Amino acid sequence: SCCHGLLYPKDSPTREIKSLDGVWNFRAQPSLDPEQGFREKWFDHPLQSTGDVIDMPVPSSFNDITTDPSLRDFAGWVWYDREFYAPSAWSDSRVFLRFGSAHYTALVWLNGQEVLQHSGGHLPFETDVSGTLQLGAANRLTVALNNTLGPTTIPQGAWNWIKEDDIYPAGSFDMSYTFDFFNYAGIHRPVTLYTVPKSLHVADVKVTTIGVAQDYSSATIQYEVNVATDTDDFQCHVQLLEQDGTVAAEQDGCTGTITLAENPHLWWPYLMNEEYGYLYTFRVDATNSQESDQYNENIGIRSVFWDDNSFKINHQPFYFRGFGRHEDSNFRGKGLDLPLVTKDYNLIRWTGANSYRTSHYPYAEELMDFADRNGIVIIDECPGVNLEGFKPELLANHLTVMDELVARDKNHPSVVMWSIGNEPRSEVPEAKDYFIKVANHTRSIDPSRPVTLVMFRPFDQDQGGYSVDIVSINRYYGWYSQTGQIDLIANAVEQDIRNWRTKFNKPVLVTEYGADTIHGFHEVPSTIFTEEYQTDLMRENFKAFDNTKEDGILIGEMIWNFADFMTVQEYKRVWGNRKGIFTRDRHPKASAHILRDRYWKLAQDE
Ligand code: GCB
Repeated sequence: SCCHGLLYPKDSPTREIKSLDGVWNFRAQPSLDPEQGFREKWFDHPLQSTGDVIDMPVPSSFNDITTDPSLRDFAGWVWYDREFYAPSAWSDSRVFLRFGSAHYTALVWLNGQEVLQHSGGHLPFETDVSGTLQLGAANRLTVALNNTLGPTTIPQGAWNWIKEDDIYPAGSFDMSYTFDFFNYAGIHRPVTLYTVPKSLHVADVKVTTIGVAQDYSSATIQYEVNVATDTDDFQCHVQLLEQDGTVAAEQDGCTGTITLAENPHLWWPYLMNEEYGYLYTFRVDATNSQESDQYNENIGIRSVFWDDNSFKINHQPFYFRGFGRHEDSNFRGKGLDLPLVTKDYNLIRWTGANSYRTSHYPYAEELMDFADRNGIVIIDECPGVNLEGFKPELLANHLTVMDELVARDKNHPSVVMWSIGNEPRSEVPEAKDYFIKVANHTRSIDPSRPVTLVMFRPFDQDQGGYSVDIVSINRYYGWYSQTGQIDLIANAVEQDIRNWRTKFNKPVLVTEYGADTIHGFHEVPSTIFTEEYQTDLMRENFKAFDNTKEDGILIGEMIWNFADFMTVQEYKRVWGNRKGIFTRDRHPKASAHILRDRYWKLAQDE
């Protein structure tokens, strides 16, 4: 396959971790001279740094850190570098350098040698740096990062020089994109060095639930351990540990199945069972004649079932009550921030929600772990937002990003569905074949989860829905159409849901509906942008959801959005997109309370 699993870096008795997060040197390269850093070899060792640098925190987006508008709106290469020491005690180990993500195209040098290249803003990349790292000495790490999007990047964008005229001086350029969130860039997730034993290590682990008894008395998982080694004389020992550390099962073998015959603890979604979010530790010890390596993966035992009429978790119908979200906050943009992530999970649980979609790109692994632990169900979306054109090169990149996404997230019990895109321009005939290829490819690498595509064209024009197991739709009646007309919403939404059902004969999920709302605006009768209008619009949507839910058509509802988030500057956006039920600072609007009433009621009725 494309990529080994890129297991999340964890320490263990055989592994050590060193974080390279912190304040790095940073320098934006003038867009007018895109070759400058390469020509002047800003990556050269032992340069003190790339030159005239400023401070830049890692992880974070760089856009909102300074007071400089040209850096906020920057397009092109930026350079990061830092110095660090590697202990001489690591001479018996192999050392990997791993980036949780960096947006979008990254080139990495260690001590002046290029060690890594990656394209794609939301997934991890790593390499073995044992040969380049200087142990017991200083090392310099340099990253050149380019945020420019093009016709075949995922997502797509366009970069153009602007002709000089009375308004634009020479050297003006325009970087445009159609998706509705700010194209934040930077080293967004942790940078880590980790060690593994020299002669063998666990390179990947895959654990899948293959059976849960109807009466929950037993369950079976299947596992596959990929060991990186030069020789054949190695063994694997695996253990399944309960949360209290007791051994539930253990056996030898790098592949195999394990049946828990005595009332296994299942992984349940939030509020569906008292024991939601139960995780086992799947411990792997790989050993050869000289040494051994241990990796501990968190796994949850649960089944996912779907057909043309239903979606079930552990044999019970599952109704999604959730959100569309973003990785977005003040100052840090899309940089991982654990206080924010933790607060968000507490707010999600406060609302009684049981799910969200990683709109519109894969989220940090730390968020996925939180979802596992909290029983929050995830629709895992790739970065294919607003795709158009559907050329072969785009398809190739799309398949690669699905490979990388599944490789990273396959073991998360919270992930129950793959989303192969959001709002593609899917009314053109070529969209049909394109998305059938992406969906079939995704099923071939992971048959254990259904595939969805989030659509927004009128149902009778859409060509994307032929590819999916679950039909997801975004609907903005009372906002982008029939603006201000609350009385038309309920019927329009209900008819629309039924039309999608009839056309594709699959379960339907409403993945977006909502209204921009400025915290503190009030009016009766309600007008758009007021808190009253947002709650009125929600109540009308709820009527449509309740009717189609009872008819067994609708399998879930997700409001757009969990929180307000930043977009490009344009007159249709008032300091970003304001459809959050929380502000960007995570203060509740009136809508948060309305949603909370509904979600807790839905949970009680389960
Ligand atoms: C959508 C998009 C989402 C936008 C939202 C909006 O349909 O999927 O990215 O932010 O509408 O508010 O316009």
